[in-house]
Amino acid sequence: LKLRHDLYNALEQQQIQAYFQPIVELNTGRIIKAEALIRWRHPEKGMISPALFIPIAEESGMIKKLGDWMFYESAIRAQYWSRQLGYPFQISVNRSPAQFIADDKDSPWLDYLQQKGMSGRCIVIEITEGLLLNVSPRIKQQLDAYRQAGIQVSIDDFGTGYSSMAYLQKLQVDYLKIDQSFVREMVDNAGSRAIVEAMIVMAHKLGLKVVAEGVETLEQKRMLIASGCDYGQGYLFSPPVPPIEFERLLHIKS
Ligand code: G
Ligand code: G
Ligand code: MN
Ligand code: NA
Repeated sequence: LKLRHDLYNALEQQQIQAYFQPIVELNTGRIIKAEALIRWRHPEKGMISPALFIPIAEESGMIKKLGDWMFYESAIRAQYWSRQLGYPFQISVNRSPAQFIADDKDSPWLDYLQQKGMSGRCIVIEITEGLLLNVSPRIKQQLDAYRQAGIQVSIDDFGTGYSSMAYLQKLQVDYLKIDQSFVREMVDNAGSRAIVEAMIVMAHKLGLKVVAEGVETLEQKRMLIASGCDYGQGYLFSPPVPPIEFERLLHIKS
């Protein structure tokens, strides 16, 4: 309850930050995208994991304010970094089912882009696999509007829920993110490796690009490349870092 109260004031007190983790093209090692990840630096407790406070934010309705703020931060960085690099640099923003429910049929995210004259081409929305199981008209409507604005869609934590590849046909999806549990297990477990390989083949046949999450070792990276995986994300490349450090990784002078 204390945490919930503290979270209520966290944005105003500038305790919330957007960190960015590189998404790397596995063949070349090039950073081609980033995922935005929320961070809360509590004045007494230090860094609090989003795994702990995102559920609190969802239950209490605070997720809308926090999530909208994360989107604005991400859109501004994506535009700035794209301009610096000379090509569209995409940032992935997580959007939980509670955020789809909190918004009316049109999203303030699109209003924001329009106000600032920004293109949706620099944004990817990450939705969880669970959302595929129950695509309500409201969710479908919002996702259609996003895609019309050039925003792409990614399925997060794929393989952990109860959906299957068949559900990917219900929505237009651009990227599939293989959950880190499979990446962790694939080196020692032939079964996990087979699942990863099958997910990549099927995703490609459906026209999706594949991101492997939680890549921590060279052996995992090699195996993913051999399996035809497109992109990787994980501590092997970099943990999530603040924007200034991310610019160093991109070799942008700030
Ligand atoms: O960064 P970390 O692995 O600790 O994140 C834990 C969880 O919090 C992940 O499942 C991630 O999807 C979620 N998360 C991180 N940032 C955001 C955000 O901005 N919005 C939402 N909805 N979830 C986020
Ligand atoms: O949004 P999603 O549920 O995919 O959240 C990704 C989470 O995974 C973030 O909290 C991020 O900090 C974490 N993460 C990123 N790279 C690694 C990694 O290589 N290993 C582990 N264990 N966690 C990672
Ligand atoms: Mn994610
Ligand atoms: Na994930």
